Formats: sequence, C-alpha cells, structure tokens
Amino acid sequence: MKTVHRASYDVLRRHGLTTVFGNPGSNELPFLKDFPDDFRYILGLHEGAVVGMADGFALASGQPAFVNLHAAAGTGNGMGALTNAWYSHSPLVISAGQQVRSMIGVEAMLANVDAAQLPKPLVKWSAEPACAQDVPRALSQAIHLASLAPKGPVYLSIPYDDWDQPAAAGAEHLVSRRVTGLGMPSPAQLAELAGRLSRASHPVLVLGPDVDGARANPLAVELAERLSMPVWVAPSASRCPFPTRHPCFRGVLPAAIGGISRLLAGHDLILVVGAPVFRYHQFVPGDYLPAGAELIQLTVDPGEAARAPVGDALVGDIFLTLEALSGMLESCSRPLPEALPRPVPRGEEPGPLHPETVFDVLDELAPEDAIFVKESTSTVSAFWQRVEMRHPGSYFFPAAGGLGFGLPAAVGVQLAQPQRRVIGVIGDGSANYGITALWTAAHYRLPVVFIILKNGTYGALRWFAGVLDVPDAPGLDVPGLDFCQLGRGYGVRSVHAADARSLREELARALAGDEPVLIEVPTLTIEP
Ligand code: TZD
Ligand code: CA
Repeated sequence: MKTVHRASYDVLRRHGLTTVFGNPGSNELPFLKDFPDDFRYILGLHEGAVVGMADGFALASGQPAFVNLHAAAGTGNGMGALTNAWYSHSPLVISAGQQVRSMIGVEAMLANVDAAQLPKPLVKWSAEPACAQDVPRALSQAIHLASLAPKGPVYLSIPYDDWDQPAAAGAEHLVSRRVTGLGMPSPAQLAELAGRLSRASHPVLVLGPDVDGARANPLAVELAERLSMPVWVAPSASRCPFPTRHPCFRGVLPAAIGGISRLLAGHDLILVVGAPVFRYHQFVPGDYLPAGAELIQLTVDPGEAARAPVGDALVGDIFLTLEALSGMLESCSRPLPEALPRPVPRGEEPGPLHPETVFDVLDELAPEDAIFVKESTSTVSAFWQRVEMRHPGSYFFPAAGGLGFGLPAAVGVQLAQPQRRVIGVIGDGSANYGITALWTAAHYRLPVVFIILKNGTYGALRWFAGVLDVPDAPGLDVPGLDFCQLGRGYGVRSVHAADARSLREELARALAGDEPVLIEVPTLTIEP
C-alpha cells in the first residue's frame, strides 16, 4: 500500500526538494520516519536560523527549498526570517507538523490553532489539507505556487496522523505534472518600450535584486552598454545585479524619496528593472522623480507594479524581456560613462580597524567568484565601494532588513554553491539573531568564513538616532560580547584579528582551509 508519506516524498523528490531544513518536534517525527537515503536533513538549532538557511539556499540555487518546522512555536520563531523571504521572492516551501486531527479541536498541546492563518501575510498561500489523502496534492500545489512568478514562500500545516494513511488513488499523476509559465510583455508593449528608450536623450538604468534572481546580469550589461546608460542599484539592495567595476556602474541609490530624485536629476527616462519603485526607508520628503523625468518599471511582480506611486510599469519575466529588448535596440552614439575612480586604500592607524580597511583586505584576498552575505547595517556603502563583485549571485543582504539572516543565509548559500567560497560579513549586533547557525556550519563542515565586525554598538541605529533627533535612546550598545568564545562554543574555529596584518593572515589561512572559521575584528563605527 502506498502511504501519504511515500507519495509525499515522491512529490518532493520529483521537484528536487531533497534537502530538508528543519528543527523537529513530536508532531514532525512521523514525517521523518524512514527518512529516504537520497534526502538530507540540515538541522538548525532555532527556527529563525532554519528559515534563514533555507532562504539563502533558495536564493543562491534559484530553486525552491523545503523547510520543516515544529507546529506554532517553530513557525513563530521562523516568521521574522519570513519577512526577508517574502521581499526577496524566495521560493520557500514551509511545512509544519500539526497535532493529530482528532485533537486539534480540544487544543491539545502542540495543536496549531488556526494554523493556516498563522504565517499570513508573509506567504503567498497557506493551508492545512482537508484530509490526509490531499496532503501529497497540496504539497505539489505548494511547490508549484512557490516557484511560479513572482516566487515566494508558502506554508502547509500537516497533521501527523496523516503520514501513514493510504495515499489517494491517482496520486502518482502528481509526479508527472509540469507547471510552467513565464509571462512576457506583448510584442507591441516591447516595441513601445524600445521606442521610448531609443528616443530618450539621457536614460538611466536602475537595477534591483530580481535581475540577479533571473541571472539576467549579463543582459543588463548589454542594455547599459548599448544605450550608454549609467547604472544604479535600486535602494535597500539585497542582491548585486551588475558588475561593480563596470564603467557604467554608479553605486546604490539612497533609500529616500528626496535623495533619489536628487541623484537622478538630469535624466529624462529612468528604467527600473527587477525592483519595486522604490524600497524607501528613511522618510525624506521630496519629489518622487527629478523634473522632466519619466519612469518605466519592468518587474516580475504585479504587486510591485501596482503599488508604485509614480511611473508606468510592465509586468513580465525579466530575463526574457531584457533578451527580447536587446534585439530591438540600436547602439546609441553617446559615449560610455566614465568609470568611477577606484577608492583610495586607507592608511593603517593604530586602534580598531576602519571597516573600509577590512573591505580592502577582503577585496584583495577573496576569490574573484566569492559570495558575500552581508549583515552589518552601518557599513553598506563602504562595502559596495570597496569590494568588487563580478558574477551573478555574489551578494545577499536581508531583503526586509530583518536581522538574523546573515549567519544562517551564509550557511544555506554555501550548501547551494559548494564550488564558490562564501564570506559572511556580519555586525556584532546582527550576529546574535542567528548565532546558532554557527553550529550547523561546524556540524556539516561548511567552509564559510564569518567575519564579525565588532564595533560594540548598533551602528546604523546610532546614525538613525541622529536622523530622527533621538540623541538619548537607551539600548543601542552591545559591549562585552566575545565572539571567539561563542564561535568555539558552537564548534567553529574562531580567531581575533586586531590589525590589518593579522586580518590578512587569518583570512588567507581561512580561505586556504576547508572548514568554517570565524574572524572577530574590532572596528570603528561609521555612517551607512
Ligand atoms: N531586530 C530585527 C530582527 N531586525 C532589525 N532590523 C532590528 C531589530 C533593528 N536594527 C536595524 O534595523 S539595524 C540594527 C538593529 C538592531 C543594528 C545592527 O547592528 P550591527 O551592524 O552591529 O549588526 P552595525 O554595522 O553596527 O549597524
Ligand atoms: Ca555593530
């Protein structure tokens, strides 16, 4: 007899979801029974870390990732991480164990009351199948929905007495279904877009994370070169969509209404690709656009298109649309923009290192295809200026600013990209929200290099306190943390590097090895 358990694993296997990120409890044990040999279970010690790892894995692989959480408590612990997954269009298929069906009503221990409601509004779809026989089909629905554009997280609550029930007749059809769909603008819409771009005299390109998600970075380069456009990265950048030393590259736009229109002044057409318009953060009033500028947004997400306060929008697959567009555009006669000057290396001074020095060392020693997972909020601009990123999938930052992404996502990215070296650049504040991921890195021997920038404070909040005129806020400092001891406690080789020379030595040693290493670096506080 084929059980719901067998039929469900068949569905997961068919879609390549053979890595299970989880933290188990009694509700989940029947699902984990007879765990197939071709599956691997990646244990995280806290659900925030579990979802963060799965998020990193999904973003870096471009494939859906499967998560198994413990009932309501495990789901709740994972929800902060879901804010990031939601905004990065990360296809997470999250399952949670439910009490046996007959004990949900009496609210026995571990009954997930109103389970489907719990993860909303941070999932595309959430359900508890109406009967055991529907579980494999619901799982298949969850995987397809997570993977269809715009990708995103979904949630299934599964009562644990479902697994050994007989599967429904016909369950085998699930594994032969393919669900595909890549919406494209029509030829007429494309021609209009190409026409507007060709007629513009000072167009500018603003690229967002979904360009990198679609691996359309080379197409963005082609488009920028063909029309000699300066290229900005859309504000609150969670990925790197464009090679950062290309002559067209200008940097990351600030996350403020006024700041953006100031920086884009002089352009008559702003083409935004793969980003919302815009992910603002600090409130600086001003005009949405500089005088005389039009904006066109190309996005894969109808929600992003509909909610923008300004400009026209075209919804469609980014890779296919850019590909079609490049065939329709003549090269323009404008010269290419001049490359930004290379940042000057900082002289070395005694005392805590300037973050710029740390980034210069990273730029010097990191492999050219290294992947950076960044979660130090006050050092974002310095990092983008100093560390060259060349290839798709080279940079990940929490898409909703929900801290606790960095350490776990670095682990998930390394699992998805064993050929490339992952370097986590993590603040001493941020590190604490996902610290248990160190154990997972050690346990599965994943060679992530974790660089902890230790300035003893929530640096970005110090800057924000100035912006918001709150000079006296409590709770902004985090002195007395010893990340070398924490790292060792979780089983990761951990070293302290107090100056540029020892940072260089320790980083070179870490990169030459094949195990995770934590490097704690005392740093100065700078402004984001
Ligand atoms: N809690 C969560 C889950 N996410 C958050 N974003 C915050 C709190 C608030 N927060 C920020 O937005 S930045 C920040 C906090 C606490 C400081 C992070 O400190 P850090 O980095 O040491 O990681 P910097 O470079 O010192 O800013
Ligand atoms: Ca800090």
